[in-house]
Amino acid sequence: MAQTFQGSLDGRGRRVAIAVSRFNRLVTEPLLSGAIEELLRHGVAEADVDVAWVPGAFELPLAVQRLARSGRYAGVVAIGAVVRGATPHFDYVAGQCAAGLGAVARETGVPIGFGVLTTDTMEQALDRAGGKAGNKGGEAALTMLEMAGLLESVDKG
Ligand code: INI
Repeated sequence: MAQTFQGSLDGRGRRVAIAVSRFNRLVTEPLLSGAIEELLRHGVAEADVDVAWVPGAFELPLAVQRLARSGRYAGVVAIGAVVRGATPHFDYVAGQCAAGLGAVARETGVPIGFGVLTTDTMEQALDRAGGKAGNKGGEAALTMLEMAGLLESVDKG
């Protein structure tokens, strides 16, 4: 019979880091709270959640890479908010952030939760940061926990 691998959302005994951007803090603070809330709700101890602040979403991949490489964390959650303005800056920041975080996950093998909003307006961002569209920070934290469990079960074979 073929094997099925699955990750659970059990965070007990797991140490986690969250890298969060100061840019658009009005949005990233509630995303951070959502992420911490979900982690604690799923058994991660408060003392096992470390938080690193970075200036903007562009800086997230480097900070997340350093955290992931430390070997101290079961996973890392990246939190940011890139809101489309009138300039092409958005595309560079959002594109580099997403591509960089994906590369870090594959390079380090450490699961990265992608809690970076990319929206046209601030209103859309706030909707996704605990407003009417839920809290994407919390969702990213749970995705990271699930991936940590999945990779662990694949490794065990
Ligand atoms: N950083 C963000 O996190 N969100 C944005 O919307 C944003 N915009 O629009 O410019 C942004 N820019 C800053 C960028 O992430 C870097 O911190 C900056 O370019 C310095 O490297």
